[in-house]
Amino acid sequence: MNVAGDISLTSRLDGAVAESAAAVDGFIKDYLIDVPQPGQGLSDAMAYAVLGPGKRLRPFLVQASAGLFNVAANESLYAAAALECIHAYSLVHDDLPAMDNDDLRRGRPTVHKAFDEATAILAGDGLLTLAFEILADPQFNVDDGVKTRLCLDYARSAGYKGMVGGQMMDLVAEKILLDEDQTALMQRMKTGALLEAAVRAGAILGGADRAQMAAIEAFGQDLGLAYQIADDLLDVDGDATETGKNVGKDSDRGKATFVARLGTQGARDYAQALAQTAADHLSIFGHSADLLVDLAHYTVNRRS
Ligand code: GRG
Repeated sequence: MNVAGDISLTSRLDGAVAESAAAVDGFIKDYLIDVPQPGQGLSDAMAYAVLGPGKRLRPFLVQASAGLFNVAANESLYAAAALECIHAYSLVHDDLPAMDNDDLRRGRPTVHKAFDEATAILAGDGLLTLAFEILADPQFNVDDGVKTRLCLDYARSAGYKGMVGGQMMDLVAEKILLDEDQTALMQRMKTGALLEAAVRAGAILGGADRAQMAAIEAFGQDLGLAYQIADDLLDVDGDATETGKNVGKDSDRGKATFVARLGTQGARDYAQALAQTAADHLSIFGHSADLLVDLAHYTVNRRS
């Protein structure tokens, strides 16, 4: 897995994530042509953001979920790459001085530090719109109805009813105290929405029936919350050299987190329980869901 200091990945999960990540990176690299001079800094910044050393979990989730329905990896590649572009954009904008004001991401200077603030804003915008260009590409050879569902789902999940809305709540939560339900909703929107969209995309591509879709959505929901709690725990007891980003920032800024609400051990227990229920939702798929089950457990034990 292309990430510093990762632990506890089973070798089968490690291999599958690495294979998916290589395919997605290769696809995006080929897709992202240079902007002509003098504006080339833009495509350089986009490449820096989207091809940097991240875990590529969202595209893997798209491909693993599609795999449950025997959709071949090359058929789910466009949807996988598009979602990573949306994720990369969100990280670039999240790190900006007006948001989290971070100078370290994925073990390297954030985009606005490596380039400049205006370029970082444009690179984020460029990656978000590139995602929809990829989805709508005529060479993405799926049914038009499937494409429309994917576009709609990604737009809703990334937008004001999803990730962007969650980010807004997170900013507001620095000034007012959110209760437990509001905290869960904020986390679900900010982090969970894209993870849920990832597994739903695989199910859309695979033509899931109602029961299969419900199981996958329930998995995505529990996984998303577990992932966010694990991230909050890393902010408390993680190491910047392992996580590749600054730690200890949430408590400094009085952020609404489950760690703040439940304490470190309480949050850890809750995340473990969520990973198990996430895995249980996939029992209808039998052993074909083994990789996704492994991923749920990895999520809460990760160190980066
Ligand atoms: C700015 C619109 C906008 C949204 C920002 C993604 C996000 C919303 C905020 C990031 C804050 C944060 C650290 C959330 C916790 C979960 C999370 C999304 C972690 C980063 O994702 P990983 O761990 O990162 O998959 P890599 O680098 O591996 O891709």
